[in-house]
Amino acid sequence: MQRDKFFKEIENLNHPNEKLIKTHCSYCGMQCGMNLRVNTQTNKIIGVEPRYDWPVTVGKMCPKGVTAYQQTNHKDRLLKPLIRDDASLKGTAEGFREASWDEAYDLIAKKFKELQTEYGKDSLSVFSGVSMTNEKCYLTGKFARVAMGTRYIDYNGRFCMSSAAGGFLRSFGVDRGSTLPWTDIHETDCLFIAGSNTAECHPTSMFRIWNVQERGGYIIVVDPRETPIARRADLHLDLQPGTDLALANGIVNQLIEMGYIDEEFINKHTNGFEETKELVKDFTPEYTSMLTGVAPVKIIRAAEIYGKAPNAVVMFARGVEQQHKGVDNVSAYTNMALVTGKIGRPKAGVATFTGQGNGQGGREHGQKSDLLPGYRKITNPKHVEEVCSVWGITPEEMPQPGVSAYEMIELMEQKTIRGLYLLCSNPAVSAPNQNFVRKAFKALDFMVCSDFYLSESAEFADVILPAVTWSEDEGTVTNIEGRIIKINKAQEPVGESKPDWQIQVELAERLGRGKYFSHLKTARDVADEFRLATKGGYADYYGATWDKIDKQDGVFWPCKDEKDEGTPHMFLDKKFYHPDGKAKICALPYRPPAEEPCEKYPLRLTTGRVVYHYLSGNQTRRIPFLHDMCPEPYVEIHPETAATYNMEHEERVRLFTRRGEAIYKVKITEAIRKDTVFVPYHFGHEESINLLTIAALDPISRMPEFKACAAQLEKVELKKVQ
Ligand SMILES: Nc1nc2c(c(=O)[nH]1)N[C@H]1C(S)=C(S)[C@@H](COP(=O)(O)OP(=O)(O)OC[C@H]3O[C@@H](n4cnc5c(=O)[nH]c(N)nc54)[C@H](O)[C@@H]3O)O[C@H]1N2
Ligand SMILES: Nc1nc2c(c(=O)[nH]1)N[C@H]1C(S)=C(S)[C@@H](COP(=O)(O)OP(=O)(O)OC[C@H]3O[C@@H](n4cnc5c(=O)[nH]c(N)nc54)[C@H](O)[C@@H]3O)O[C@H]1N2
Ligand code: SF4
Ligand SMILES: [Mo]
Repeated sequence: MQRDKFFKEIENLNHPNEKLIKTHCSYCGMQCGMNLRVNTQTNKIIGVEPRYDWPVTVGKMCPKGVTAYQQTNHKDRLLKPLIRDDASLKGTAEGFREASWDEAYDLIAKKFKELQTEYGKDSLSVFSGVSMTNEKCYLTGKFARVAMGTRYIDYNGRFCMSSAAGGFLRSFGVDRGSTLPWTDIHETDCLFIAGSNTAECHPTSMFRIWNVQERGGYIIVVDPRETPIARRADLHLDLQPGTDLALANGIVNQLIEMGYIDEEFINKHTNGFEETKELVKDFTPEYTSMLTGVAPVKIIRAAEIYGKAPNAVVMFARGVEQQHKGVDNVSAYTNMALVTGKIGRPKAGVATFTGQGNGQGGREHGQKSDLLPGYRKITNPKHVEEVCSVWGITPEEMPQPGVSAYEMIELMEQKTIRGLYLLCSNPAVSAPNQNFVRKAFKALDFMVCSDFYLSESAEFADVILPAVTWSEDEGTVTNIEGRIIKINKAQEPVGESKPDWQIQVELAERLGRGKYFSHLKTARDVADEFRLATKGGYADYYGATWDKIDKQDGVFWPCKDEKDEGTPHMFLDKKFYHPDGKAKICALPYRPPAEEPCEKYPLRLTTGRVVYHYLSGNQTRRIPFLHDMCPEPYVEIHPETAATYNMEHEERVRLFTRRGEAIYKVKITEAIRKDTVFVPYHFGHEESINLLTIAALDPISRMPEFKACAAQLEKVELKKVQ
């Protein structure tokens, strides 16, 4: 029997007591294909298996994926709405009682109306996230503007993908995270990977990445830490955190000096080359080395390998983007592809490793303070009119643009924003400068949180609404490649939990805005309206019907109509999305990190992830296997640095910055620079590294600088147990 056919048949095998539901993982942007196993007697999810017939991940899943199904029927699920009775316990998990949906909705509607009557429409805000389907993300944007009537909506992608988005918009005029499908990547000749711990964060990409080397190609990695991928790379550029812009300029300078540029491509399809050439002249290998700490010979070699490769892909992730110049970093690395013309054809291009499951789709359809569905701008009257015609409101009713996620938190602290509807995010762990953030949440007059587990952020809420996990609803998600895929429902919602779209439809009714939402009775109704609302935008999903997604193994946007099969490769016609059809090569002067080390804070602190954790941990800290593999935070220190502080492996030490402090276990490792320490960010309360991080925001993306600030270490005297 043919291999593919064999696996298709296994997938369709339905035993009398078990069925398989074809879907994708709940966690990262890889969106690995999986079948959820469901017991047909109890109608409960009982397990999972990877899908070999899914072309992107071909039967691979990571430790998070194989345990993701354990979330659905977990003992910690919120089964009923909770109302806070005791305001003095705000900021803790205590002081709540169970309530009916009616009581919860009535209370929310009453409080929202009171606040808006007293302080104006914009006294309310929405803070959302992109672990939700496109349909939910879309409806959340509509709910904020049409049901709540506020300008203040933003989302957790401001902590994740907004710098990539800003960089792509500036360089290409369009923000699709990957210009090519993942199925091309292993066939290229050189992968240049900056600020991505791929083996731990996108593990099911690794078979393609190693395959490049196996086929005789090269891997270049840029990271202050020797991550698993850096260890096996052909070249590891171990830069100081926060110095990517200098490194990228240095490499582009060498590409020009050594003659690896594609003059015809530059002349026909780009702007800005001469200006950039002039700017990067200063970034000689020696000067770049002085700024970055990377040896000059490595900078020259990187340019040589990338320049010589017939095809190459430049890839990056949060290491590059979570800086207060993240957008500049993205454009500066993208310059490598533009000056060499290695873009707009198969096996060559630029890609960012999308973070959350729907990190791509979730940023395109109106959760961002200045965007409307289809990547339309809320400041463009024509775009507003197009969306109003779908929503049935007048352009005058459309709120103005709001502000970014962290800036909304600042407005909460100032009491400009009085009420918050938080869904699908846990900013009381994941936002920078936590002492300030927690103060801001406490200052709110009224806060609603929708989640399926009680998160650290829900501890600040007045009402908690029980949402469903990804396995209890259906809809689409856009994966790391820009491929729209289908999430299928495997079981009914547990307890009284409800999908967020249904909560919003019901709440809109209580807010007196039912007529704009009451026609949405199923997830498919929302999907139909969503596709229509994107029609004509550049992130056009209109042609991506659920049937087509199923038939084609996903649909790459843009996909304009029934006949359109979608767009796996961007820019094949060398047409970029700026009005003149050209891409922009950007001349970007270097800026150091917002906070440089000094005598009092001599170390560079950077933060990130490990393979067993997912983001703020509200989901993965509850999965026994994942928790046991890495149960507490630690600080990675180079042996020589540990020696100067007289610190031992596993000793508990105090790490502090200008903003806060925490106690961590020491992990001595040679896989980090001597001037840098690293802490994973997945833990809450007093263990959260975000008590220490800096809220220096990128001027364009408003992304905080999670990847670089100045810190100091101190031994702690622990009382001896007698
Ligand atoms: N296991 C796991 N996987 C995940 C997630 C998770 O929480 N856990 N989250 C998902 C999400 S939402 C995201 S956004 C992605 C994140 O995926 P990644 O961006 O790969 O993850 P990070 O650990 O944040 O950072 C990546 C690397 O950047 C390096 N770095 C730090 N500072 C700098 C710098 O200044 N320059 C450069 N070049 N590198 C630097 C760090 O040492 C780290 O190895 O992962 C997704 N996948
Ligand atoms: N120091 C430091 N901080 C960081 C980072 C870093 O590298 N370093 N990375 C940043 C990045 S890249 C990201 S993406 C952010 C992420 O930070 P968060 O936005 O806090 O992301 P999650 O931890 O995924 O939180 C999602 C919450 O929503 C719930 N949830 C999941 N799906 C749904 C749903 O469909 N509906 C509802 N209502 N709830 C749902 C989950 O249970 C969880 O509580 O953190 C950022 N913070
Ligand atoms: S790589 Fe990402 S999508 Fe795949 S199983 Fe792991 S967490 Fe899930
Ligand atoms: Mo992220």
